[in-house]
Parts: sequence; structure tokens; C-alpha cells
Amino acid sequence: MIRHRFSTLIFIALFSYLASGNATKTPGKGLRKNTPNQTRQAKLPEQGARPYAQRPDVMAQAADMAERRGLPPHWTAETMGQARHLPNVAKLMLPPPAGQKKDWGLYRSRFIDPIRIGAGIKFWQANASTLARAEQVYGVPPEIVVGIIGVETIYGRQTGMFRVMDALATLAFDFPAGHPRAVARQAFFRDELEQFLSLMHRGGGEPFSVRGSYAGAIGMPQFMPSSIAKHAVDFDEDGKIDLTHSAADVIGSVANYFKAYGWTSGAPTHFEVQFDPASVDMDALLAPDILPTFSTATIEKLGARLGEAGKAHPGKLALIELQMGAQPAKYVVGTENFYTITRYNWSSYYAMAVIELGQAVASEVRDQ
Ligand SMILES: [Ca+2]
Repeated sequence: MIRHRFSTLIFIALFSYLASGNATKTPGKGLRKNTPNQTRQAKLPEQGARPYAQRPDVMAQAADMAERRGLPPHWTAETMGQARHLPNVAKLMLPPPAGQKKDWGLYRSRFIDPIRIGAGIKFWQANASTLARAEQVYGVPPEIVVGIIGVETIYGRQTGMFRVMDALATLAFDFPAGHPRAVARQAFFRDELEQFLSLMHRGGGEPFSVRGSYAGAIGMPQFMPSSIAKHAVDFDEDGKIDLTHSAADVIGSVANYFKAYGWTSGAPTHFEVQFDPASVDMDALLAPDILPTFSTATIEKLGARLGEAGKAHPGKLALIELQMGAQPAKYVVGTENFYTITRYNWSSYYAMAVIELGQAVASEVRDQ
């Protein structure tokens, strides 16, 4: 599902002196194969048929954005006007067909594989002291940081080939109306486009030189522009933030993101769970989804049986269901730290893949 070998083609402008913004990682992401230019015309929906420079709604938003953000009006309008509509980017945003069973086994096999583990071992060994420093400063252990960067981009090997301007403009102005949360998602991407233009203007970057995922996520950690603005750090202290070339900046930024979203140092991510068939109330257990809601006493009352470590956990818990296609689902009990991982990408499958990849790499590194 993922194509790579583009890292040499990709660089992003250097961001320095970053300011504020919303911090949200786009959910349900993952890099997809790009669409050749020549197929665009045939599938061009009416919505995106006019160049953005000729769209009064886009030009009005450019003027509004320039005023609110203190950007040069001509530069803002010209840049937004030059963005290209990418019809397939909009399509990639649509949720999978209803009724399609998720499959943790399949999902896991995409991320916990020898190539990614091998790349993770090399990344860990090359950056061991930086990972240790990030744990000291932010309280986030190396295996979580290593798990994130591996799941996101195989340690920078696949950071995305879309021009971020095109992806963000498409999602900001032509978000597919058939999406159940189209209005909210479109607003989210408009904000990200604003953040991106602000970053480019402030850092002196060339907006069309920046490549990323179809959702506009950038660099080794696939940060959205708002996350760069709010959470990226210059962890190698060279005076600029570079999430494409500086492993240290990436490590510090990921750890800082986790700290901001409530990571508790030293606390586990999840526990194993069994069920008491006589008393289990799955509807009640699954109702809060991934939000840690239950005390250990409550979750046990609802028929979930924890081991000794789970019983001793002081915080709130959530029952996490991992569907296995046609097979019976698997379950774990997630802690607040599990929930924090899902703030990076809103999926329990994603969080589990991050945890398991990090553990797989850690066990190899620590055996050596
Ligand atoms: Ca730096």
C-alpha cells in the first residue's frame, strides 16, 4: 500500500521561529500511491474544474486569510491561486464502505515487518543518546518515539510525494461533500492551509517545494502544519526546525507532542484482558470506545478480568476492540497513555501498531 524511495526528492523548507496553532494529527492517514497527472483531467469533478485563481470563493478566502494572519495579500492570493486541485486526494478522504470489517492481523502485518524492524534498529542505534535525552526531557520512552517514526515513514524513507500546497488546497476548498463530517474536516484543512502559508512566509520557504502525504502531513514524523507550529522543537539546537533531515528535531518534536497530549512517564500503555462469560457486558465495556473511562473496579464489575499489573493500575481504562476480519476480535485494556498515542492518529489499530513496532525494535536493540 505504500510506495517509497522518494526521500531524496523530498525536502521541506526550514521552519524557524514557529508560533502558535492548533495541534491535531489528521486521522485515518497513511501514504497512498500518487495519481499520474494525465489521469486527472478525465476524472475532474465539476467542483474542482476551475483553477483556484479563478474561483471567487478561494480568492475571497485568500484575502481574508492574509488580513487575519498578517500575510502579504498579493503573495497569499498568488500562492493559493497556483495550487492545483487533486481529485484523487479528495477521494482518499472518504471513509471505507460501511460494514467492512477491520482486520488487525492484516493491519499489523503492514507495520510489524522485518524491513521496518531492521530500519528501526538502525535508527535507534544511530540516535540512542538523543532518544535518551528526549526521555529525560519529555518523559516519553524511546520505543514509543521509534514506533511512531517507523509506522509513519519507515524512518524517513516515505514522507510523501504530494505537493503540500495542492493537497491542502484541495482538501480546504474541494473536500468531498459525501464525507459524514465534511464541514468539520474542510474547516480543519482550511486552518492547516493557513498554518502552512504562515509557516512558509515566516520561514522564508517556497510553498510549492514542500512535499508530504495526501493529507498534507510533512517530514519524518508526518506533522500537520498546525502541529509543526505548536509542537515541533529544535532539539539539535542548530537554530532551525527541520523535520525532514534532522533526526534529533524529529525525536524531540514527537516526544514533545506526546508530552503535550498527556503522556505519563513510566506508565504502561495497555494490559491483557480476559472476560467472565457469566457477567460480561460488552455493550457497556465498549460504549466509551477508546476514551479511558473505567476504574479497575468498574471494569471488573462489567466482566473484564485484569491480571495483577492491570489490577494495580491507578488510572482510568478503556476496553480496546481489535477486529480480526471474519475471525473473533482481540481485546486489550488501554490506559491513558494508549489514548495519548491515538492523539497522534485517531485509531486504536494505529496505536497498537506503534506500540508493537516499538517493542519489537526495543527487544532487538536491548538483546545486542
Ligand atoms: Ca534543528
